[in-house]
Amino acid sequence: MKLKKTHDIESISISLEGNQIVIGGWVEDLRKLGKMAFLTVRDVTGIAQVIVKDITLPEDLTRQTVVMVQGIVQATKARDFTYEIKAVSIDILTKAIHPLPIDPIGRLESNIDNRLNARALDMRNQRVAAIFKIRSAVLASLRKTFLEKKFIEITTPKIIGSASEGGANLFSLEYFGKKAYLAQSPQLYKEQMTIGLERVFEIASFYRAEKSHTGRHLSEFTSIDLEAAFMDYTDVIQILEDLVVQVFRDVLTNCQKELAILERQIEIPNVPFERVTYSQLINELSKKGVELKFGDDLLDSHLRMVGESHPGLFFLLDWPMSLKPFYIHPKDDDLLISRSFDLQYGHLELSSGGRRLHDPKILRARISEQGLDPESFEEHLRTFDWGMPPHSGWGMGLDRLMTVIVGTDNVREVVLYPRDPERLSP
Ligand code: AMO
Repeated sequence: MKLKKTHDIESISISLEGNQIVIGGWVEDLRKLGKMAFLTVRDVTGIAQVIVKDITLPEDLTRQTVVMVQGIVQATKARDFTYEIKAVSIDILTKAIHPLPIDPIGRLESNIDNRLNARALDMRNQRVAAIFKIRSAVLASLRKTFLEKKFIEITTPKIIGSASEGGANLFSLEYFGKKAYLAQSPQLYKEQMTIGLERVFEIASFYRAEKSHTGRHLSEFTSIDLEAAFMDYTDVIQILEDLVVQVFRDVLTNCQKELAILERQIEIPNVPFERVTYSQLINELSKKGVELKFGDDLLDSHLRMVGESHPGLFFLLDWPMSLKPFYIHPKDDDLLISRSFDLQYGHLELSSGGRRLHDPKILRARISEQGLDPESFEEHLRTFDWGMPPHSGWGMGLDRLMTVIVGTDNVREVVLYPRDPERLSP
């Protein structure tokens, strides 16, 4: 069985006219015209037209069958191609058995559930593949910027023995006769790692047992996390802004083909991103007839109104301490206001973070104030006695960032095998 390609399809052009080449891919289309046949064969890089003239077409060649085609590059009259391949031999490697669960070319539209049930086949739709190629470019861009800024990549445990940030949204599991949980965030570990490594980042899956049925919540999501010693929240806000802008730049530079397939136009965001305080938003909402007091949370309906007047990227700063997790640091001049922020894209929260408490006495008190049990945080609190530096950080949802880049309002479109309360497989 032939396995070795001489070329990826995107590397073939009419400049190879007369050359013999071998491509491998999937039959996307098949037309028989008398003694001739026209195939289109797609690999991950592109699509080529194959003419079958003097050889016999293998019997039962079905669409989406995987083939290796040996042939000669020649000029073409076809409108959609700049060359064609005259087949010398066609080997079937594995036949696609029809009917297939979805039409991966997208001529027959399938709903998202059917597509997710056949995700591997869905990936042969070039619009879908484009999203995941962009996702890969976004990850590469993020890692590049983190490393340039002298951050060290870490991998923290996902199976943990006690609730990392408190709260009820943890999945539990049985761990050799003990109760364990799936980590909802690397929060405590990344903070601990500022002792010694100073500047760390992690890109990994985390888990939230929330029964949310929205386009922005998943039970398993990819978080981009940063934590940095000797930095205040304004410093890590700046890093977040730089990182996001660089992602847009890199996607524009490296993913032109994918953006064109998606018919998606993006622009590099203007800097600095707008910075709006929580109190300013409360005032803005009050002018729109929504009366909120300092300390009230901003609900989705409020954020949707906010998104109308702030449709792009902006930082929402200085949340009330009462709305923030126990580890967030207050302002020096007003203990009711925190040194925290969210990065918003209109109504959509992309990231949240802030300066952390690094004094263990104050941290212990805050844990109790929030109704959590300091006992269950003792292991974590111990590390604060070993020289915990002042530090700040944030977590950003990669999946949500991807929805902004590719222009969809459903996070399931940008996650390979999404997990939500209804979906646990494939
Ligand atoms: P938070 O809980 O706000 O903060 O999460 C940070 C970001 O992660 C993304 N996110 C989600 N994405 C998809 N589905 C979900 N269920 C989901 N939950 C969260 C969002 C969100 O803005 N430890 C802090 C971060 C920090 O302070 O460093 C934290 O986890 O984009």
